[in-house]
Amino acid sequence: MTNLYQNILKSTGKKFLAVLIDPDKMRLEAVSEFISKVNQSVATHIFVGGSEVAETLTDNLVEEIKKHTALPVILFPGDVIQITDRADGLLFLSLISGRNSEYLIGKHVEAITKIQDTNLEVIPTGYILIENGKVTSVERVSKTKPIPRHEIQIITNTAIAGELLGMKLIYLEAGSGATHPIESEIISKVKNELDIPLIVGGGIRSVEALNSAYDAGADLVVIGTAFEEDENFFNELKK
Ligand code: 1GP
Repeated sequence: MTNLYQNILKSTGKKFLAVLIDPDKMRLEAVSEFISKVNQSVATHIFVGGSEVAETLTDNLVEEIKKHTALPVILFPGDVIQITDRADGLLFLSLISGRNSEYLIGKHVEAITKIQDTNLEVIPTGYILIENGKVTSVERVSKTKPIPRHEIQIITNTAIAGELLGMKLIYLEAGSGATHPIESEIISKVKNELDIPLIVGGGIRSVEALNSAYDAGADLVVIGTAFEEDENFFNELKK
């Protein structure tokens, strides 16, 4: 058993950064160099997951990542096949912005036999997809509609409902490679109503955008595409 959640919960004021690695896009041979850059950066977590990932890729990737870092590796799975005991934790995501029961509870039931065979710390997470101007892979794969970004009250009420249902984290998602990140106004409104930590991700490509998410109230920010496209971005985030 690890203490991933307690570490996030108890570090009041500390800001966390997760580097998201998509098993579909990362070659095993490239892991060592990539992770050495992660280690030299202010990143605090590594998330692993993607919308569409072939079987065994995640297992092999996490095994390789763990050889090169002491940072916690948390699964951010798009599907049940991405669950592997080699990681430290699992975001048990319920897509509460959508109305597809498969992503609200179906996949979760399917995942139990697999999870019971692991030592993963399972963290129930309310996952809220917010429209950002283009169709993202989460929307396509989950066959759910994101919440329009001007519907701030619905977004906020969805987050509150997630907390009241017992979820331990809320994740505001603009989608991988989003054209623009979640607006500060949305982040701060949601954060003001929550007692649980808030994750924000999607479309963050600069230190300014990262800081603006933190300033608005994000406790943990997730960045994937910006590192995939240009590893020099790590230079701006050195410890
Ligand atoms: C996607 O929120 C994550 O699920 C990260 O998004 O790839 O746009 O950084 P990016």
